[in-house]
Amino acid sequence: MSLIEEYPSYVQTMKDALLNGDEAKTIEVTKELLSIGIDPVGLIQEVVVPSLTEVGRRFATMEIFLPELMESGAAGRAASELIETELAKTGTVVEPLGVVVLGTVKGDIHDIGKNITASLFKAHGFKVIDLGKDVSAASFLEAAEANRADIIGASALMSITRAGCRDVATLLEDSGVRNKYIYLVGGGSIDQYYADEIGADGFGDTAAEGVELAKKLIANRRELENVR
Ligand code: B12
Repeated sequence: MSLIEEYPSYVQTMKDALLNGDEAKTIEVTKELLSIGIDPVGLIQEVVVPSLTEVGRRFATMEIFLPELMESGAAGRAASELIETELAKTGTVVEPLGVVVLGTVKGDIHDIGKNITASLFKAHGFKVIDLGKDVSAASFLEAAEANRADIIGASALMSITRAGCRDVATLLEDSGVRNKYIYLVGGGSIDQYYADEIGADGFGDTAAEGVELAKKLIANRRELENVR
C-alpha cells in the first residue's frame, strides 16, 4: 500500500504545505509522518519530489514567481533535512561498500536532490564525501583522488549547468583516470540519453535508482578484479 493510500490527509497536508511554501507547516507534518514510522524514501518519492516538480511546472508557466519558488525550495529543503536525519539512522554497515564523491556541478546551487542522494548512499553503507554545490570538475577529480573513491556522482538541475557533467567526464578522460572511477550522473536536467552521450557509466532518475545501479556496477567491477 502506498503512503498516499495509507495516510491520505497527512500526505495532502504536506503536499499543500510544500506547494504553498509554508516551511513551518511542512516541518510539522514531516515530523508527524516520520514519528508514525513511515518509510522516509517513500516520503521523498511520493511527496517531496512530485510536489517540487509541480512547483517547477508552475514557475515555468509563470503561475508563480521567484519568491514563491524560493519559499517552496526552503520548505522542500527543511523536509529533506528531517528525512535525511531519519535515513542516517538506518545506515548500520561497518565496512563501507565503497567511497562516493558527490556534488552539484559548477554554476548550479540546487542541492536538495543531491543531499537526498548522499543520505541514501550513506544509508546503504557507502562512505560519502559530499562536496556541496557549485563544484568545479577539478574539485570532483581532486576529491576522488584524495579519498581513493570508487564512484563519482554529479548532479545538475538546469539545462545550462548540465554541461558541468560533461566537463567532469572530459577531465577524467584527459587526466587518464576515466577507468579508475564509476561515473554516475543525475538531477532534473539529465536523462539516459545525455548520460550516454557524455560517456557516463550510469544515470539515476531517482536517488534510489542511482544507489541500486552503483551497487550493481561496483559488484561487477570487484568480480572482474577477482578474475584477474
Ligand atoms: C527548489 C528549487 C530551487 C531552489 C533550490 C534550493 C536548493 N537548496 O536546492 C531555489 C529557489 C534556490 C532555486 C533557484 C533557482 N532555480 Co530552481 N528549482 C527548484 C525546483 C522547484 C525543485 C528542485 C528540487 O529540489 N527537486 C526535488 C529533488 C528531490 O529532485 P531532484 O533534484 O531531481 O533529485 C532527485 C533525482 O533527480 C536524483 N538525483 C539528483 N541528483 C542526483 C545525482 C546522482 C549522481 C544521482 C544518481 C541521482 C540524483 O535524486 C533525487 C531524489 O530522487 C525545480 C523544479 C524541478 N522540476 O526540478 C526548479 C528549477 C530546477 N529551477 C530553475 C531555475 C531557472 C532556477 C533559477 C535560475 C531561478 C532564478 N531565476 O534565479 C535559480 C538557480 C540559481 C543557480 N545558479 O543554481 C529551473 C531550471 C530550468 C532549466 N531547465 O534550466 C527549474 C527546472 C524550474 C523551472 N521549471 O523553470 N530553485
